[in-house]
Amino acid sequence: MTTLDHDWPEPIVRVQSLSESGCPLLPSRYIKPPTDRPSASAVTTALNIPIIDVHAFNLDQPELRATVLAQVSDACRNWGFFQIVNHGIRPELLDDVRRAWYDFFHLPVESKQGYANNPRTYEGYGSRLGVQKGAILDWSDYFFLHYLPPRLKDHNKWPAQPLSLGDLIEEYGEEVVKLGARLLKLLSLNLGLHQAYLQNAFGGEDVGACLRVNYYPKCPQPELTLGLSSHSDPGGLTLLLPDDRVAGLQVRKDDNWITVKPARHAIIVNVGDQVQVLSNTIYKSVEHRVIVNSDKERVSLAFFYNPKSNIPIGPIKELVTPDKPALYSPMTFDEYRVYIRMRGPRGKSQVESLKSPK
Ligand SMILES: O=C(O)CCC(=O)C(=O)O
Repeated sequence: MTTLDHDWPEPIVRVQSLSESGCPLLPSRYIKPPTDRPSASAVTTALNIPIIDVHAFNLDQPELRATVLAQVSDACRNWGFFQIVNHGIRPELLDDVRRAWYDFFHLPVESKQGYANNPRTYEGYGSRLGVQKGAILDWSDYFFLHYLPPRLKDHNKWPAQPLSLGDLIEEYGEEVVKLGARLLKLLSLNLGLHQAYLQNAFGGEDVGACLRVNYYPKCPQPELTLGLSSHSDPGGLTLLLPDDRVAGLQVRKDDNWITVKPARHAIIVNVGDQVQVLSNTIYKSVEHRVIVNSDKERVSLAFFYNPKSNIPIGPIKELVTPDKPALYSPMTFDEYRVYIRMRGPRGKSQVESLKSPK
């Protein structure tokens, strides 16, 4: 059940092993302090994040395009999160890639240990985020891989089983990258910029893209823990493929947590910290977390569409005004990521701490 990897502060324990051991009690390493437990704050199931049909954005019909733009603008300003349907990715591909990842996580733990990751790159099979010794851990395993830039994509580091998985990741990655680029156009126009503006600010063709597939096994005492602690995403935009049969994602809205009800074959989009910085906080990354449950496992595919890693990212000059001076000093995504990787999920404290002193 335990492997010693000297790069992590403690031996890594696979959550899958703990879940499969059938122990009725949650190990103490996963018990969150009372204030962080799922029940500690109000949870609303009556509300949902906006669902937007984006098909019309590709049509040559200005009125319909304007409606999509307005819906996305409202969702970015008021929620930082939305689901898109009719996004152009084949539903069968979504089902197949999700199913193949379930098959991967269902393999015996021993056959995945060869992919064990380390905290320098996080690539591979992981069971914790952050390197703080003695930290309370989240109830999830994951697999993290690079898709772009091409020099970081290494098929040898991707799972070899199930056999179909590599091709599915390739096809899915290609589609999601196209979708990310289309979404950046929408966001640019909504910020009053040229439609290519954000893509250029992200490094043009040289964007980064990586995938974290989260596996949340069944949990003996879900009320005491979280599958993923509250955090905002460090990158540009996240495109999440949830399991549309099992709820788990919660998004913070004011003082409430909203449990997302995924629409069938929707992709959930959220604004990351880099878009918050570029937009000088017109758009804000939003805290989210994941709850787990005792009778259903869950898989989600979080695809991070990121700026090129070594270019300075700061507020866009057109969005800096005398009334709203630049709130951040430029920083590369590489620099920002080092900081995040050490600390693990910490609400919004990381991006907030980067604000320029007034
Ligand atoms: O599993 C989910 O629904 C959300 C995953 C997530 O927030 C992440 O991977 O950053």
